[in-house]
Amino acid sequence: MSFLHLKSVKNLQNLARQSVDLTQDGVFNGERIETMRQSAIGFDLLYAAERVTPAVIEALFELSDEAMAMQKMADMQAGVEMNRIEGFDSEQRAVLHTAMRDQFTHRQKAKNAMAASDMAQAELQKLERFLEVLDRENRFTDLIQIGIGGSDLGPRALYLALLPFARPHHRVHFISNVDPDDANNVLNRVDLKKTLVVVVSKSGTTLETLTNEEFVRARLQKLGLDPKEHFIAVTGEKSPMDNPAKYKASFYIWDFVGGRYSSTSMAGAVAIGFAYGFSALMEILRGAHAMDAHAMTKRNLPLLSALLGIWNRNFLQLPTAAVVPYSQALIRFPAHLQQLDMESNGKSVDITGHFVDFSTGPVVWGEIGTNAQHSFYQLIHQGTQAIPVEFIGFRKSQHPFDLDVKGSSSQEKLLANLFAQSIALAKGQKSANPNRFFPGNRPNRILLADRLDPYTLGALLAFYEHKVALQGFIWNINSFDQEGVQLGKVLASQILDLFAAQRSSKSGPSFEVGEAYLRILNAKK
Ligand code: G6Q
Repeated sequence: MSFLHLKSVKNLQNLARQSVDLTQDGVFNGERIETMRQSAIGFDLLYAAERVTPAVIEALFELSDEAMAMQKMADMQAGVEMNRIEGFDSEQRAVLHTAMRDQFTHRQKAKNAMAASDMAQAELQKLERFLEVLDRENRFTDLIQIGIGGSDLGPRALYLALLPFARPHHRVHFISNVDPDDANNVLNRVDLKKTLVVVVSKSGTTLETLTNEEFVRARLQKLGLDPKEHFIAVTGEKSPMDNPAKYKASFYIWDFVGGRYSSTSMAGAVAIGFAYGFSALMEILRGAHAMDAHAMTKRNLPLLSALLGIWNRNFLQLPTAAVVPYSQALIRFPAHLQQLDMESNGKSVDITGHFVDFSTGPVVWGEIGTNAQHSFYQLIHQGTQAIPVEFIGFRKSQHPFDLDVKGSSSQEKLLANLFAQSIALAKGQKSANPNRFFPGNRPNRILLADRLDPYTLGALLAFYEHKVALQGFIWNINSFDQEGVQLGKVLASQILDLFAAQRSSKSGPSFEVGEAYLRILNAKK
């Protein structure tokens, strides 16, 4: 049934007409803050600053029941074909990124999930042996990961989140853009003799990645180095990159692990294992698995976050959502979430192929705090439209060293700012000077954990994967395909063919759209 026809949606629409005003005296109080929080596996979700009442929360959970969100989550983790559009040509696949990390459980698994889990296990064992050999050889100090989209954003965000845990002399670099400046910048700062290169492409056909692979291979050859001694492949079975003869080692990812959900597969595991060691990698998987299991329980944290997002999007009609981690370690996490959320839920058809008549995924964007406060917070506080904010924070810093300056540590200053922003957005400020008036009633929530270690990072990653999937289940859309990125790719490859033809024959084919571009290019030669 369409989202708008669900009984709870009507109820929620009514509740939204009389939604709470957090700026009214006494509303945003201690009791509200105490009761509007939920905790699990080391995370607290504090949502007193959202524009909800207990009645709204009840109605939101009814919505999730009516949309069978939890049943769909169980189906997904059991390996049911969730990536599909019924009655139309579509990817028709199971969605089993959770099987990449479910080796810690003895619970009964469905057949598909069991097979996927065995496959993941085999790759992990292969990686463990490979890392042991690397440690014995002790030849490599750097690793370059070449990949883009899901083969870059999540793995890069995870790598950057754990720098204090790095093993000495194990640095990782990333090349993603086809802009030659990206590859050149990385190549200029490594000693290629001591560098491994892992090429990550599930399809083995991505233009940027294949181009960058050749770019780096050429540089190695120029230095008289044998690429086979340096290159590792992570790709789909039988893809054009599935050619172990060309690589020092090859690892697999499968079609049931979507690119943006692939950080805990070999797409992220090779670089993370190299930088932080196999046991840290296993801790990430253990944390992710704990969140996977939690996401199957009643009224879980990712579900609550998904429902609050739906409240803001569909009932308060707020078109964007910001995510602001108060954590330097999460510097690239907003970029990962941007892809995870918008590529998954930026959809206009439901899983039966009908165009939807309601809003789906919001524009998701963000930056780390406190830096964001000196950037876009003006608009968040006083702009014409409310922007829901999800803050992420940790009670402790990753490094043990901190310093008291003027009576407080840096970590205390960081957290004080996080809480202050949440209160300021909710309560606002009255002022006779209109320019100093803060309207308040701007919804936000805080996801708080103790310290960002590998386990917590894995759980955080999975929290958002499930939040996004649960929203998709409630909207009844397919959160696991990405047809919207295909058209531009096809056109770019057609234009490249024309460039090539134009280069080899002066009288190459004439074409409408690119003619002007070609003229400009040729004129510059
Ligand atoms: C993610 C998308 C996309 C993909 C990249 C790279 O869900 O599918 O971002 O990860 O296009 O694809 P390859 O890994 O196949 O090179």
